[in-house]
Amino acid sequence: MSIKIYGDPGSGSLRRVTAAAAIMGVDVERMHVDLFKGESHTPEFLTLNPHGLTPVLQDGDTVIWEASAINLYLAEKADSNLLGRTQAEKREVLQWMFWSGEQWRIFSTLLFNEWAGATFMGKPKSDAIVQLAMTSIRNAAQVLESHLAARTFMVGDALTLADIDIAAPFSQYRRTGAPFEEFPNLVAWQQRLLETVPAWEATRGEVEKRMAGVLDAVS
Ligand SMILES: N[C@@H](CCC(=O)N[C@@H](CS)C(=O)NCC(=O)O)C(=O)O
Repeated sequence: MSIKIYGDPGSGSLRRVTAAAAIMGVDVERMHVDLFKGESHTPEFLTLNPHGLTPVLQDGDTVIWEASAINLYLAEKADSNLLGRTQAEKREVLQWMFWSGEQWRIFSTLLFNEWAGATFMGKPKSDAIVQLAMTSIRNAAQVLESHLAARTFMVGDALTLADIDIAAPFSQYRRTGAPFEEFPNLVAWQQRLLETVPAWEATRGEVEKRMAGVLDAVS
């Protein structure tokens, strides 16, 4: 039975999973959920994830939501080095993955939601939310900037799930206006990932193509 991954190709969260699965050589069956038509809020989808969010993994009776949890499941299944190669690396990978959810990606998500509300519903952006997000992103990016000054990857000397989780907001930053370009080490690290991890570049292209199609449809 195949491992099903539900999501929309325009989603940076889905990208974390599809990129990681490709890097690990895990075959997954893509199940399209059109987020721009609200398909993650149908009664059927809510039985998979009551939050109405994607991605979702379904592997037989196992259903997992939250992209980081899905990636940990796939990496354990594949016994992948993306989890880190030593116990110390594994602890560090988890540390950055949790940090990424609580202190990093959330603020890019706020910017994305403001952008999407304005673009698709004509709703004015909230200055207070945008300011909070921009300040929080700059504070967190400063930590990454120092961390990446003398490193190629977030943990150890190879790609891990920590890189994938922290790189995800780059998927939408040209649309959201997140101030990543103020941080040269961060930008250089992202560029390195695109150039050395084919699945990261391929999924970037997938997000861009999908978003261009969605934007064409509303213009
Ligand atoms: N923390 C979740 C975030 C999931 C999330 O925000 N997914 C978005 C797409 S990137 C979504 O499905 N949105 C649908 C909606 O809000 O209706 C994860 O890491 O998986």
